[in-house]
Amino acid sequence: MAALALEIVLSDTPDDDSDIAVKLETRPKTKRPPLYKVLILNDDYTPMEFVVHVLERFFGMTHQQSFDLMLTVHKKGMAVVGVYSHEIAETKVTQVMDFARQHQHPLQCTMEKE
Ligand code: TYC
Repeated sequence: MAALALEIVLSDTPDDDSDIAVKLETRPKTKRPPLYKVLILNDDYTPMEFVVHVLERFFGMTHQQSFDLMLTVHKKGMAVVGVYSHEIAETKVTQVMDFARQHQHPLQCTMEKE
């Protein structure tokens, strides 16, 4: 919602007709859109190479970055892959989940508000 500022200006000269001026100012309150973390979860069955490929393909990581992040997920259980607007995060999750399903791997990818 836009914030409304009201300022009353009193003229200091006695004979001035325009004793009172009312200044209305609307200040459009700009809100940054919320960001969403895309998370990838570990499981016991998805091959490591498949996860590396997913990270390269959908998250634009180099092979080395993908391999390192895959190992982090393997050891720690999950990791943030990236932070995006709601629409982009949703697209990434759908792309990963569809791709995993197509290859019959149980890999899970989710998003949560930052
Ligand atoms: N834990 C899997 C394995 O040992 C590898 C793996 C890593 C799976 C990361 C999912 O998000 C994942 N084959």
